[in-house]
Amino acid sequence: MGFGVVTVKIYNLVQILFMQNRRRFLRMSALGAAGIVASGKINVQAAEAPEPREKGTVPVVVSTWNFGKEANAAAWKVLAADGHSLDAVEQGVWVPEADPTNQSVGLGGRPDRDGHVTLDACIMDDQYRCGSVACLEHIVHPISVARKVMEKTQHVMLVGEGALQFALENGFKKENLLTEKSKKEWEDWLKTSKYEPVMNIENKGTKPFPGDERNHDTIGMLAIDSKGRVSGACTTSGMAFKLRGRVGDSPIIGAGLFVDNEIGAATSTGVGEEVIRCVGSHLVVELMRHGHSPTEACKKAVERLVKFNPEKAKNIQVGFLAVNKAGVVGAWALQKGFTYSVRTNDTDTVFDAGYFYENVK
Ligand code: SD4
Repeated sequence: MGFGVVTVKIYNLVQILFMQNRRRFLRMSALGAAGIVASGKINVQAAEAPEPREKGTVPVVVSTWNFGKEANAAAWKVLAADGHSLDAVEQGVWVPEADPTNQSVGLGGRPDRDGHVTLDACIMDDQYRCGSVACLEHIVHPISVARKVMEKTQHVMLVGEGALQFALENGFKKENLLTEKSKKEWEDWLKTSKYEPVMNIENKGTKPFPGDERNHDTIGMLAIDSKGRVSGACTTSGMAFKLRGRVGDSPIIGAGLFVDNEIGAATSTGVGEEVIRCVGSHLVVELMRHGHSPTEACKKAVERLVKFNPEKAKNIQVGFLAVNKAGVVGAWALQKGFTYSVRTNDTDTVFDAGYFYENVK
């Protein structure tokens, strides 16, 4: 046996030992974290931690915000029939994308400052395959265009005109996405605006605050199917009245969404610029990889935003939602009001996420 072969064998042995120990460590950490949450030592402001969020169960689908409940129902049909989590998340987010009364996703989304509805979406499966579209106009289901990018091209991301061209070439229909209601809101905004993009415009003036029942926001959805395959989807019309061409976190793999089939998945909502800055969803998944529970991982990611810029963090909303491989779900946000919807065999519930501030009204 040559020296090279021996070296490779030793390397392989070390890798196996490392993986075994790591799994043991992760199991212990998950148990430890669940115990800490249950004992109330951390998570003081968080919602209750009822079963099965801390216990974990598979299959499971989770979505950002309370309107995720309806989307979860569509995803659950796929999961309950032992379907693939990728189909579940795609079909789940079709619901808000096609809903004209939801003004932050797909059809009926609030336009940019020039009156164009531009959509961002991405999707990722259990094989590290992913697809994304950004600043896409006229297509009701950007998530399905993102899936086509993943399945039919060598690329991960298409934007603007090119994304629209690709969608039309693949049979998607060109439609007007600007509803009368969103147009009216935009026209009202124009009266007072100086064409300056205002961060978190949904929170200002008479506009409802994200998380408020009147407000519907970006949907990020994560699912694990009966075979243990993890997938995720994220889709949005982005921040209302944004600069033309602005892209948020939602279509950016690692920012708005990240899936690692060995660990779990995470997604985000809120001011995308801040999520991009900390590569939020990837950060949450990596924190879970290092043994943190989903709740702790989301909290730590939010803490990083507070640390970067506490003054800004006080006045904006960012929320993270995560699920680990065992189906344990957790979430945390900068501001009070971030809710998330969980569907499993024995629950169909909207939960309040933990938070740091109550400043934004
Ligand atoms: C974005 N994260 O475009 C999205 C929008 C959002 O509350 O979630 N708004 O930045």
